[in-house]
Amino acid sequence: MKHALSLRLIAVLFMLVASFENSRAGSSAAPSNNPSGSGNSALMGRVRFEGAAPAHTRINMSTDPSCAKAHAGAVVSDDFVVGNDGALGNVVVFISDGLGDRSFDVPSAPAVIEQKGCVYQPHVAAVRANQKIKVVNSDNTIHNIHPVPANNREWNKAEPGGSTIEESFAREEIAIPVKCNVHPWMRSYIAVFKHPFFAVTGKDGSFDLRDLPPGEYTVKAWHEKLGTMTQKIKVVPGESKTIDFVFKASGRPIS
Ligand SMILES: [Cu+2]
Repeated sequence: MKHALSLRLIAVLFMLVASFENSRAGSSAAPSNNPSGSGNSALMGRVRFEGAAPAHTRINMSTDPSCAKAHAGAVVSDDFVVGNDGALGNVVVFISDGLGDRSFDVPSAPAVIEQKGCVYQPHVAAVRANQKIKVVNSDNTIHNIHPVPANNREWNKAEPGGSTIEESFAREEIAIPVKCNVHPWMRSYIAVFKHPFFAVTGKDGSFDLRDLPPGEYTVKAWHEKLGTMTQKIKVVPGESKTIDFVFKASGRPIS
């Protein structure tokens, strides 16, 4: 008898949890009721490079022996990160148009960029407008971080070994070149977005934009050397749409 009662209790609890989950799914399916503007659709896919991948540029760190010492072997540039089957890394894939006047909360956690072995990590960072950007110098040598934006306030800060600075960008910009005035080979990019629907591809070339409201969008893929590709898409409620971007070795837009 006691056993049957507890079974019934478990069944009731299960139904309560299930109905709670349904109501959550229901609210995210209707972006007009959702103040954060997020939805339950998704956009995923892969970026590939077709043709012979350009040779890596070798970086000479001999002007600062502490930098050279941090690497066991040769250091090469991160501009062309090509994985299996032409998968292309360090590409920023993002929604460039179609979100209307939705606004999105800025994450309270900072984005972190590290200077390690006299190389920026990640080589391509993507952050939100007004999100804190923490730049960490993990080396024993002095660095400087000097982004050169076209649409934002320029900043230029010295960073003694082991120090950290915090900064931000107020406006959307894809993407801001970043230098270190001490080490001329140190180059990276920061893409700044006013919404959360962006991704930077890794060596597998894949991207996955979640919680996208259904709608019609312009989607772009940006690469520092190969330029920008554009596609128009439509996603319906609950849909996980798959698209690919293919940059070609010939006739490519070099920026
Ligand atoms: Cu440096």
